[in-house]
Amino acid sequence: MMNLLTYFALKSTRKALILAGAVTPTFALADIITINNPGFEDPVLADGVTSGTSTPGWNRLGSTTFLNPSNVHFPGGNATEGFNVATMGAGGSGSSLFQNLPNTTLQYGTYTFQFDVGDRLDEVLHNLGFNLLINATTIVPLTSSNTPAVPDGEFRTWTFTYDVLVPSTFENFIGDPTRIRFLAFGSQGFSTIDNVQGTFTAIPEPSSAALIAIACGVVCFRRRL
Ligand SMILES: [Ca+2]
Ligand SMILES: [Ca+2]
Repeated sequence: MMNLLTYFALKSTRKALILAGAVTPTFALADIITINNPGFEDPVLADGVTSGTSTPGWNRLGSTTFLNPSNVHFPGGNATEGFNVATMGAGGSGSSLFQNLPNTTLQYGTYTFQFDVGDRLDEVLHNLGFNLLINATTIVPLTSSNTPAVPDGEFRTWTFTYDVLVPSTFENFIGDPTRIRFLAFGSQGFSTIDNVQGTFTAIPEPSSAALIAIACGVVCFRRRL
């Protein structure tokens, strides 16, 4: 973890280099990952109605539909974003829902995805898996996740992070298409999903990496004094 001395050394060195015009004034920022129909609002549905087979932007396997929940499903019939959610039944064999990300090829950096998971009032919650895939088949190893328990009738935000940093693991996949996928597990129950979001942070640009190296050099030099 960065200590205070390193932090202030970075800050002052960066400011000096910015004033000198040597670096741009920003570190790498997270880019929004484009996800089609991320809150399942297309098609428009009446309260309590499911979409049947129309799920624009997404591919479904098994008993996955879009639903405008009524108060049978969630208190007030509410989604967390807009009006609709995706709802996945386990049904003994599981269901899946996936999207080939339209503008995202694999690059070195960190991918973070988050979405809201709901436990319907009228169904038990079954296990839900989430993957980032390359070329529709290769699963990117999960770096970390935050998947809080979901109380009955409520939603909680789940977060999954993937680091694509090690060339020996990823060099053959850079530039290849990516996919996100939800998987349902278990013999009964439903998982409900809404508000799917993703961000990507590239590994530091050369100017930033050089800046960090310079700042670390300053700290090391000061420590030797
Ligand atoms: Ca929604
Ligand atoms: Ca509703």
